[in-house]
Amino acid sequence: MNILLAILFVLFPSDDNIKIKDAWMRPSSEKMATALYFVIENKSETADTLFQVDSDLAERVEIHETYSEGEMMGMRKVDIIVIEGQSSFELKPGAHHIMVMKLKKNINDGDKGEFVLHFKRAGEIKITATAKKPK
Ligand SMILES: [Cu+2]
Repeated sequence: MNILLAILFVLFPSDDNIKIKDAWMRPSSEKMATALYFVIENKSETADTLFQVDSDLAERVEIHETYSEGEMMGMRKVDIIVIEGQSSFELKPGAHHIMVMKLKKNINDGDKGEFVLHFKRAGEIKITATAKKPK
């Protein structure tokens, strides 16, 4: 029995090292964009990298960061988010976020949406985000 468990563990390595918490997105409208936020917890000693996010909700999904230049605030695409070992990384308004563009339908307060996060080490992690207005 223990041997079987060990084999299963090798075939399906635990992705418990990465945990996603508090996933939410802003309500928005079809053809428009919304932003997705969540907290990534990395319990492993080793850094992991988020490099892609997919969703059936929209035609394009990008990882964005917010930056300021003088008085101007803007946002731009980044390729990756690195989560250092034994740390957490929060995507939140005014900081890093997932830009969900060209929505295929309206997103109303309370709606749920599914996303797949791709990590270099942890692999694919499916999450469900709930729409709510930012506080
Ligand atoms: Cu953005």
